[in-house]
Amino acid sequence: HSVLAAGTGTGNNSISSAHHGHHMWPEIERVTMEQIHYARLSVEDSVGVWQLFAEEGEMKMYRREEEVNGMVIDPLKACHVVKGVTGHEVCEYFFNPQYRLEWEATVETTTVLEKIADDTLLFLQVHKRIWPASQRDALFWSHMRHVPDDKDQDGPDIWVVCNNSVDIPDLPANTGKCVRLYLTVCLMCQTFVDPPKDGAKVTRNDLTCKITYCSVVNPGGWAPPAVLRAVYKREYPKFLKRFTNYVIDQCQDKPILF
Ligand code: 18C
Repeated sequence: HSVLAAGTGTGNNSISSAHHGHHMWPEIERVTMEQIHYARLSVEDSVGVWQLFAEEGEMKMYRREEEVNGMVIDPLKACHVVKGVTGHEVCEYFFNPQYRLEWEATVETTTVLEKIADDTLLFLQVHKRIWPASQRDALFWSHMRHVPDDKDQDGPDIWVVCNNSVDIPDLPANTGKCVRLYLTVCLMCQTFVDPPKDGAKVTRNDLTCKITYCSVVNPGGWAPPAVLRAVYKREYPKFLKRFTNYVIDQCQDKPILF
């Protein structure tokens, strides 16, 4: 059975009309466009801004050291190149909650609070606790989108998932054992196809997917900066390797989802 058949059905329309009545929609639209713009900026062109802190094969991870009120919020930008999968597939596995616990090592529970549209969900996640800090939770919308090829931009079309924290008065922060953290995350993918010789069918060997992952996490309450930066340095590379290997593994014997 095809796992992706149970997917989100975002199809090729970049925006489905189901969103438009939702009160969060203008914010989702604004943040998603802003995050795509930010993800597209090249690391090489912003000399002195990004500091490389992890590199393994094609994977490169950069950070900027930033603190607000003594809290570490270091922005992260990661670039990776993987073979054998499409950007649509990578985004589907990142977005769809049915796969989340299979690749997400920092999450204890994930709950969909609301389906805003087929391609837009509202999540409450409880993360694993890191001693000696308090446990964290996160309340965020997640939106998946196809951005068709734009003649003014380089490269092929884009698939993206944007996750962004929200405040909801009915679900106030810091009332239970968890401290609420605030995240802005963008996973952006572009697919390159090596044209097979003599008009043969495209196989997974012909696919290359360029991934950009940007993230800013505000811990929401004080946590020891040294502990936080150590977790950051360990968990981000672990995440991107584990997640992309998971997608490659899942897609291997399935038809290509372009
Ligand atoms: O983007 C990712 N996942 C998405 C789907 O879940 C979503 C979630 C992002 C959450 C990022 C914040 C995670 C903080 C987790 C803290 C607990 C970690 C426990 C680890 C123990 C095994 O967008 C992939 C996310 C990859 C996250 C890498 C870790 C980032 C750490 C950043 C610091 C967070 C501070 C939290 C306070 C901890 C106190 C020391």
